[in-house]
Amino acid sequence: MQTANIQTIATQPFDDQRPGTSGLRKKVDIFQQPHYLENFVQAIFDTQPELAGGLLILGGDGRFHNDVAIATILRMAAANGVARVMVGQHGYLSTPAVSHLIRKYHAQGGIILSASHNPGGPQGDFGIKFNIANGGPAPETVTEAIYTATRSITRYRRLSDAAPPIDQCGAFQLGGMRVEIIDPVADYAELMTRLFDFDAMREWIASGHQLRFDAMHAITGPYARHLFVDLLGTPEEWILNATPLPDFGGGHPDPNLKHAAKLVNLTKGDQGVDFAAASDGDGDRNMILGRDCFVTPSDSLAILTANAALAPGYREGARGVARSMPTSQAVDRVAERLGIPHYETPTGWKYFGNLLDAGLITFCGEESFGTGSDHVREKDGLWAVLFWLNLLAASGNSVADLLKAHWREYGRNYYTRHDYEGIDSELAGQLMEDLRARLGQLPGQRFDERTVRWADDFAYTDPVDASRSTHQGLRIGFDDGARIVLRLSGTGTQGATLRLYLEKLETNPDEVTRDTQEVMQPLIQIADQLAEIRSRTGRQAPDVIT
Ligand code: VG1
Ligand code: CO
Repeated sequence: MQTANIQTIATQPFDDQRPGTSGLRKKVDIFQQPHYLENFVQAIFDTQPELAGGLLILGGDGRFHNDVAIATILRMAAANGVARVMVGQHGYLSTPAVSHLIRKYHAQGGIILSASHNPGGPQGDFGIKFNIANGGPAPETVTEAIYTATRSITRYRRLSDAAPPIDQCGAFQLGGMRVEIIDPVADYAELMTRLFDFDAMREWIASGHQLRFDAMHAITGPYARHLFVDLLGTPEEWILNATPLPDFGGGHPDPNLKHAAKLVNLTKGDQGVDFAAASDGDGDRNMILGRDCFVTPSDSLAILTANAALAPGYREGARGVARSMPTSQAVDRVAERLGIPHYETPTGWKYFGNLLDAGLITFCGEESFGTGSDHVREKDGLWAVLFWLNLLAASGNSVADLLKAHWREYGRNYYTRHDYEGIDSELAGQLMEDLRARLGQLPGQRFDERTVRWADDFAYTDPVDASRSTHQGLRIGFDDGARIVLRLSGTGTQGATLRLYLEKLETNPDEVTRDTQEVMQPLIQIADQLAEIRSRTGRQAPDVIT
C-alpha cells in the first residue's frame, strides 16, 4: 500500500494567505519560505473534499518557481488522495487552457501557478490560484474558506517520493495517483478551431495582410506558434518573444501601451502592420492594435458583442453581456440596442462565473485587458485576438474602420485608467476612507461645467446565488453621463496601487475621433480635486496610463 509513503509534516499558520482579486500573489522569496506554499495547498485540499478521488488540472505560466511548486503540489496531491492529475508538459498551461481542461475532462478543480501580468524571476512575483469544477476562479465563499483554513493549519501531507520529471508527454504513477503529462496546447487549439473561421483568417493572411503577436516571453508563445504558424500559415517571425522564460526576459508581461511599446511601434505609420496583439504572463489578457490605432478593452467588448455573428461560434449573437464596474459602459449601449440584458459586476473574473453558468450572458469583459465568453470560465487572451482577426477577415474592414464605424453608430465612451503604483498602503487607505465619507455630500455639487448626480461605494448582489460583495470601489456620476471611479488594486505585492478610472460619453458623431487624454483633461482635474491624489501622494502624474 502507498499509504506507507505518506508523510505528515507539522506546520504553523502564516497570517497573510488571504487571496486577492485573483489568487494569492506574493514576492517569490515569500513563497520560498519553508511550508508557505504547502500550507496554502493543504488548505485547498482540506476545504475541497471532492478533490480526493477526483481529477485535478495543474499548470502554470512558466515563471520562476513554477517547476518547484509543481513538484511540491504533485507530491501533496498524491498524499491527499487525488486519483488523477493532468499536468501540462514542462508545467506549462495558460489560465484559459486550464479552465477549458477542467470543463472538458470534468475535473473537480484546477491549480494555476501564476502572478499573471506581474513581473517574474527570483526578485519578481509568484502566485497560486484555485479554480472550481465549472472551470472558473473560486468564488469568494471558497477563497474565504481556504483562507480560514490557512489560519489554523497544523499539518500538511506529502508523499515521501520525489515527483518525476514532466518534460515529456506520457503518464506515470505517483503513489496511488496517476499523473498524465499532456500537450498544453492541443485541447485549447481544438476549441479555438470550433469557434472561429480559420479558412477566412488564412485567406486574409495569404492575401498580403500583416500581423504580429507578442507573447512577451510568457505562456502564450507555444499556443500562438501553433495557432498562427501551424494553423494559419504566418511566418514564424510574426510571433514575437515566443519562448517562455522564467523571468519573462526581464520584461513586464503586461500587454498595455507602456509595457508592449515595441509592438505598438510596429503599428505606426504607412508601413505599420494591419493587426497586432499581445497577451500577458498567464495568457488571459489581450491587447488589440490596428495600424495607428489601439482598441481599448472596453470598446473591444462592445465591438465583439455588436459583431458576434461574424464568428461561427457566435452566429446566434449574444444572450446577454456583463462588464466589471470600472469597465466603460460602451457594451451597455450595444446591449440596449440589441435588447439583451447587461450586468455590472465587481472587479475580478470570479464574479462572471454564476452569470455564465446560468446562461445569462455570452460575453463578458474588464477594462484591464480581459475579454471572454461562455466557451471557458476565464478571460482568454488568444480567444480575443482570434475573434478580432476573424472580424477583420470576415468584414474586410481594418481595425480603425471597425472602431470608427462603431463610435459613429453607438457614440464613444472615451475612457482612460490612471494607476499610481507603490504608494504607502496607509496613505492610500486613508485617501479612500476620506472620499468614502464625503460621498453622501457630493450629489448636487458643481465642478466647472459638471454637476455630480450620484455617488456610491459599489456593492453587488449576485443575481444567481444572492451572495453580496461590498466596498468594491467608489463611483461618482455626473449629469452629462461622465463617471469617475476609484479603487485600490487587489493584485499588487508592494504597497498600494490606486486606480483611477475615467469615462466620458460622446454621442456627437463629429466628436468621436479626438485624443483621449485631451478629452479627459477636465475630468482628470475634477478627480484630483475630489480625491486630492497629487497633494496626498506627492505624485505629479500616474505611473501607468491605459
Ligand atoms: C487587476 C485588474 C482586474 C483583473 C485582475 C486579474 O486587479 O484590475 O480587472 O481581474 O487584475 O487579472 P486589481 O485588483 O489589481 O485591480 V490577471 O490577468 O490575474 O490575469
Ligand atoms: Co493574467
